[in-house]
Amino acid sequence: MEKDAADRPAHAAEDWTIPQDWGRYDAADHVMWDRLFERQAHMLEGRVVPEFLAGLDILRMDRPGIPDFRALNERLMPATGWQVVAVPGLVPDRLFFDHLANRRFPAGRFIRTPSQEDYLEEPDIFHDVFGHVPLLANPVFADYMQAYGRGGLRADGLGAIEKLARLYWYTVEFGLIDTPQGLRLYGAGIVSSNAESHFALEDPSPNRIGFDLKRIMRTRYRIDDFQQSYFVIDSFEQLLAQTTGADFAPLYADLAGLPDLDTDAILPGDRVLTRGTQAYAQKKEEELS
Ligand code: HBI
Ligand code: FE
Repeated sequence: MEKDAADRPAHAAEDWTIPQDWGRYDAADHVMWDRLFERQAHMLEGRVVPEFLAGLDILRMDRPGIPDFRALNERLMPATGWQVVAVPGLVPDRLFFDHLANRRFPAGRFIRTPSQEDYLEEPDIFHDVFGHVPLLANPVFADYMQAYGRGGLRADGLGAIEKLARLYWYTVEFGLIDTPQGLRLYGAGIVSSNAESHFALEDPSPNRIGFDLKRIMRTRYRIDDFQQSYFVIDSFEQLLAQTTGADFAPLYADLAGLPDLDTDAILPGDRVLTRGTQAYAQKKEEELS
């Protein structure tokens, strides 16, 4: 699935960016955005971390229709120095890290069609912009994302991208956060998915385990279905503090000698918030066998 330089579409620049061409979206595209937005705005009430809602507000993403990146960036840049750039879809790892390290978030330009409503192979503009961009207006999360990009460039030199990608997966994409009001969602893969917004927070199937950097880096993940384990941070400050400044090279060296963990594993040292029944994953497996 990973892209390399040979996959670069002819119309994309060296860094794989393309113009958003906002004027080329048609009415059906805007209707699709509005429908997804309405459905998620409702679903996320009382489920998403307050900083996400603050981000929607700062960026004024409540306007009808697909956001124009020029207008979006006029609000995002003053907040945290981040900007959104359009790309055709997935970009090569190194380029992805380089964009993040420079506070550019590469966002898919296309929007899903009705038949793709619940599953997509490549990130579309709803996942990327609705899911990821609100938290980029938060200064602490904004720093974490940049640090991740820098860490990715270093991990590439150490052959450790797979390990670091798991950190991204279990935080930026599928992270949960413990707040005084209770568990809340913040991962973009969850907040942009109607079904997983409910599943990740309320279903008895998945494990919910306290954040542990090394443990996460050993844990495989599912790209084809709901996660079997979610990891819970205490705060964005904790996430930033535990992942920046530190040299990951010794950690990667340690990890090289340890076996990977299954998506549903629970270890004796885990801080288990929910021991999942895994009923959902088991039922899926039976249906397939
Ligand atoms: N490209 N556009 C885009 N979006 C991503 O989230 C993305 C990517 N390329 C690589 C990638 N993610 C991950 O595999 C890296 O975090 C390793
Ligand atoms: Fe994503």
